[in-house]
This record gives sequence, C-alpha cells and structure tokens, in this order.
Amino acid sequence: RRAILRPPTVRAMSTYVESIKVTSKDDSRPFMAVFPDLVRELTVEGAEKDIPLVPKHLMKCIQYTVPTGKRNRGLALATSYQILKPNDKDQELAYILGWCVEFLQAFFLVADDIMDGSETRRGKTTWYKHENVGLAAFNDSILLETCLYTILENHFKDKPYYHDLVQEFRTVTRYTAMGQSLDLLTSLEKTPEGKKNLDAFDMSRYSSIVRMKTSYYSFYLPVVLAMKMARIDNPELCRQAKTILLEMGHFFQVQDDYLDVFGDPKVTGKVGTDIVDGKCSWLIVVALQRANPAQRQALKECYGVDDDSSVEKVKAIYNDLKLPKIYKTFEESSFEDIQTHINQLPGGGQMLPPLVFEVFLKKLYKRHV
Ligand code: DMA
Ligand code: MG
Ligand code: MG
Ligand code: MG
Repeated sequence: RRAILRPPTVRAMSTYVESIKVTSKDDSRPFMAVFPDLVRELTVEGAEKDIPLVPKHLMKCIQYTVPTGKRNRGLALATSYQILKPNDKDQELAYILGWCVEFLQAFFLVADDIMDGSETRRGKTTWYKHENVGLAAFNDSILLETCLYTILENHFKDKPYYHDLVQEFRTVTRYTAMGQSLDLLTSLEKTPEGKKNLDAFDMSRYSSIVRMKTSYYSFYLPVVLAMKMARIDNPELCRQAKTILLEMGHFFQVQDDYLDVFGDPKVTGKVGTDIVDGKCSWLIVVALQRANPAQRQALKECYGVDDDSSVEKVKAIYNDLKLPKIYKTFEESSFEDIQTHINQLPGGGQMLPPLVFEVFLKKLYKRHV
C-alpha cells in the first residue's frame, strides 16, 4: 500500500488525493445511529430530579448545536479506531466516544461565538443569538461540557482505559481554553497610546494560538482517544502522531482564517468576524510581513474597527498584497509537507497505519467549508 504514497509532485495534487484509498467504510450512518439514545440518556436526569424544564431546554440546545456540523472530529475518531482495530466488537463504543468529542466541540463553539460576537454558524443563527437564549448560552456551554463526562461515565466507567480518556479530555480542554485566552488577549493588545497594537502579530504568536486553541482538540484528541481505546500506549507512537496531527491542525486553522475573509458564507455557513474582532489571523500576519509602510499604517488604523469602510480597506490591502494567491501556494506546499511527514513515519514494529492520517488529511484538502 506504500505504492500509492509516492510524493505528490509527480501527479496533479487532486488526482493524488483521489488516489488515497479509503479502505474503511463510510461511518456516517452508524455514527448517527447511536446519537438519539445518547440524547435520551442525557435528559433523564432532569426528569428524575423533577426539574423537567432543564432537560427540555438541554434537548433543544443539543439538537441545535451538536449533530449539525461536519462531525469530522467524531468521525475521525471512529474511523481511526476502525483502522487500528478492524471489525472490532467495540466499534459502537468508538462511535459513542466520537460523540463525546462532538459535545466538546459544541461546548467550545457555543462559547466561541459569544466571545467572537458571531451571528451565524453552520448556516443558522448562532445559539446565543437564537430566539431568546441570550447569555443562557454561556451556561448551556457548561452543560454541553458536562454531557461528555456523563456519556463517558455511562459507557466507559468499567474500562481499564477510562481514566486515560478522562485525562485526555481534561488536558485538551485546558489547552483549548488557554488557546482561546491567548487568541482573545492578543486581539485586545493596545499600544501605550491606546491604539491597536499589531506588533504582537507574528507567525510565532500565531502558531502558539493555533496549536492551543485548535490543533489539540480537533486533531490530536480524536486520534489519541482511538489509540487509548485500541490500547496502543507506546509513547513514541503517541509523539509521532502528535507531531503530524498538530501540523494538520495548523493547516486547518490557516484554511479557517482564509475562509473567514474569502470564503462564501453560503458554503461555510458563517459570516467572518476576524477583521472587526482584530484577530491575530493568518491573513493579517502575512499581510504585515509584506506591507509597505503606508499599507502598514492603514492596517493599524482599520484593523479591529467595527465599520464597513474599515473592513473594506483591510480587504483591499489583502487583495493588493495578493493574499489569495499566497494562500493557495501555502495550501499546496503545506499539504505536500504533511504528506511527506506521513510517508516518513517509521515502519516496522508497532507502527501506526498512515491511513489514520490520510483519511483525515483528505477531508481538509481544498476545503471550502
Ligand atoms: C476556533 O477559532 C477555535 C475554537 C476553540 C472554537 P475561530 O473562532 O476562528 O473558529 P470559527 O471561525 O469557527 O468561529
Ligand atoms: Mg469564532
Ligand atoms: Mg474564536
Ligand atoms: Mg475562524
């Protein structure tokens, strides 16, 4: 199977991506099939405690925020497990664990949309802007987080790897919250004169934000959980997996930042907020690297200012600096690099099947959503 992994430069990249043979069957249907029972489990407690208002609200919140995305993280976990332990009797448990990751994701996104002031997500109004939810969404995000630990306890309590799972969730949640903190603090930095400080916006800060806020929970977590379930504990294998997965996370967030400004909201399902929020996004970091003094001054005046003409000026500078073209070049070369690193995984012994990473990577290449 190594033959299909020839370096991608020999063929057009898209043909190459198509050639990655996904031997695992499509997990989407069985994955969805376990969801209704989980929701039922999660909403019995309120009824038992004679507070039916809560489970009714929680049910609504879960249906609105959990199963409505691409479900890439949950599916990646289930697929990884299937690759690591084909046709195993615990495959259904892997789907359940996949939903735990999706609850974690819903928890982060509900909170993220409040913090970023986002109006839309997944083609709908964000939860905190929905009907009269408002800041109750803050508490709902906490409830969503508790759901994942309830599911874990209900289905994994007696497994020898239960504590490993809990520990991974807790560590990765802490990293993500620290990343979100760094993301917010960086966007709020001011000069002594009270102006927006763009000096902190460099690639090194950007990489730290992304590694913490996105890569751990979106890429490292699903695969490491599948490894724990499959009882693959070799620290060297974990380290190798982590290196590649964090690299993929970086790639993914650069795409997210590009789509925030240049994506089609009808396709992405969300209207970008990075410019008005003054976020340390990949686009502004690259723009600052390339801007002449006049452009830099204009960015200082307009970035992070919530009015249409300022946003348009920033976008015009992005276009003058040819950021869409630079992005496309970056996407190609970064994809090639990751592919090379997957190919360079040492073989022999208890190796990780490269397919675990390839399936994941394939979903990211040239994505518009
Ligand atoms: C997302 O960063 C990070 C987390 C932890 C949700 P973001 O605000 O760029 O995401 P989105 O573009 O989806 O709002
Ligand atoms: Mg956001
Ligand atoms: Mg954010
Ligand atoms: Mg974004």
